[in-house]
Amino acid sequence: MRRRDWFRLSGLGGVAGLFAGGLATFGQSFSQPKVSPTRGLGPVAAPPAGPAATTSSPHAVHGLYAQAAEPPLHLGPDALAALDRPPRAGAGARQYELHVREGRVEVGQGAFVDTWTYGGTAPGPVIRATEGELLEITLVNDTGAAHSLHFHGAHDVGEDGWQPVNPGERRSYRILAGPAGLHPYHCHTPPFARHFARGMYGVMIVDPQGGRPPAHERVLSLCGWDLDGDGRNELYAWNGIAGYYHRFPLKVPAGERVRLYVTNLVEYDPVASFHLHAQTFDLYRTGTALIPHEHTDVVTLGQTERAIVEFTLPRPGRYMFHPHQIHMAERGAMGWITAL
Ligand SMILES: [Cu+2]
Repeated sequence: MRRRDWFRLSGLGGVAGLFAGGLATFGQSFSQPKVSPTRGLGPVAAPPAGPAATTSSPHAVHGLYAQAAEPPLHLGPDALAALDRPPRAGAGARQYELHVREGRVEVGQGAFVDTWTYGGTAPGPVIRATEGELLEITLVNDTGAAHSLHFHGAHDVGEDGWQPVNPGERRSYRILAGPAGLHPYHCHTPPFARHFARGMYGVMIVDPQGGRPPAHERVLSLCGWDLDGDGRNELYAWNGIAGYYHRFPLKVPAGERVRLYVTNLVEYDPVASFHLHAQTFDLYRTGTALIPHEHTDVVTLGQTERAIVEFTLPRPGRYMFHPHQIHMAERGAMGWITAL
């Protein structure tokens, strides 16, 4: 399916048509699930589930913004807790064994991708350490293809991890965590874009000595999913599941500090962003400085670029967030933060 076909289909019935028709054209590499006309719909046919609906008229709210992707029906409100709630500062493990796995994952309702992952989820596990801690991270390749594990940030060049690890083999890397900040890790094996786009990435939080001030912390890693193998993304997803935070908002207390670790892990699109509605935030680019670079409501992120953003939501309510690349927001990356 070509991009303009998506736009042409994006009318009221078009999204269902896309999922039903689009998936059916994926050929041999994807299954062809039966998608009823009401499945996969966002704007009209599927009002938001209870947890997301805080107004008396969920249908009306739902129709007021573009949101064309729903999460898989079997996922509940805590399904992404292991990815969006980082380990406590100081409580991260120092040794990790990341098994590269392959498998078909439902990344949006009725939308399946043949993934390669670190440990079964895309993104992979959130690694957390304090600056200067020595981490031993072992890659175990359980797939039939070569893969690798490369960390951003500073480390010994001999531990850089770009070299392929063959099927059935393992390799350990000793990473001295640093500098303080937010650093992605990912596969670096050619064809690089394909490995990346199939889910081989994650993030590492490196806390400064002495830590950061107390806050309610969440991780938001933006992913893109190429459903038909044409080198373009059809779905976008915070923490891997399209539409998830539209259905299940992040929840934080009103009046208390919130810290988001935001990373752009989208392949095939040159740029993405994070935009928060109704409140501005302190922006720490890459998280490497302890003084904010800027106070804003949108941060633009190139591929693998990341930022720590901090804010307080002054009163209870639902605060929208999304990339300001609207096609991404409409196709799965629109979300809510509910202040309670
Ligand atoms: Cu790979």
